[in-house]
Amino acid sequence: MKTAKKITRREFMASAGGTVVSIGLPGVFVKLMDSDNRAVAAQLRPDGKSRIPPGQHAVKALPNMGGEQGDINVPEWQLQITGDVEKPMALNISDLMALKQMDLTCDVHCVTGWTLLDSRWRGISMKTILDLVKVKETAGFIIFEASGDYTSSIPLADSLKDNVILAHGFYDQKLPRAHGAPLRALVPDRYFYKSVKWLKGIKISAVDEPGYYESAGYSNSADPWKEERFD
Ligand SMILES: Nc1nc2c(c(=O)[nH]1)N[C@H]1C(S)=C(S)[C@@H](COP(=O)(O)O)O[C@H]1N2
Ligand SMILES: [Mo]
Repeated sequence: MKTAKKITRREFMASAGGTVVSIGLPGVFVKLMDSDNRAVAAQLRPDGKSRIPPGQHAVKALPNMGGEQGDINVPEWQLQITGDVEKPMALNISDLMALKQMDLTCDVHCVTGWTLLDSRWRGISMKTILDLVKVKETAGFIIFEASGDYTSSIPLADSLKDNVILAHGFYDQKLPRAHGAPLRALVPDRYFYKSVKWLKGIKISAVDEPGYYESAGYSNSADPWKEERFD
């Protein structure tokens, strides 16, 4: 397992929560008016959960939360899919584009407190990928591995939900590098640290491997509606 740099909550909140990034969209961290936030918070999702999870506020654009992009060179880049699968694979961008594509509109929730409503993405369903590599019976967890030492994991059962995708498109454009190009995981119903940017590998494993933030004290289950921020 990779070692994660231990950070305190205060350091993480300071580095992530207060970031104001480039002018121009997307990237500007602008809060909605408090009155708008209250109106949206009163709405319910089709699954009955509150539209804005407890302790969150909606913002108008996706903040750039930074992170280490590593040495990704897109023409040479491949997504390595390994572990408990019948057919391990390395897929390049054209291989991924040849798979079934889907558009997804979803809300995303950062543990530092912001929520972006109705964000628009394009990519490949995680289920499409898992069907392709043929997951073994022994598999229980999906470990997303980024460039650098960033990892995060989710249970296999969670990864089969319709809204879990690998995204390469963002608002009808190519996903910007700052937001994880060429490919990022999107797990909208968990705090956003599970949505690994600059994806390089997906390891399917019988056992869980707590990721970068999870090893530093953030919740592994990370359910925004239960406010599972820290363990
Ligand atoms: N590889 C990698 N993925 C990452 C991170 C990171 O630092 N490195 N940060 C996570 C966190 S805490 C958040 S809130 C989102 C931020 O994504 P954004 O910068 O596109 O808003 O990416 C997540 N995925
Ligand atoms: Mo985050």
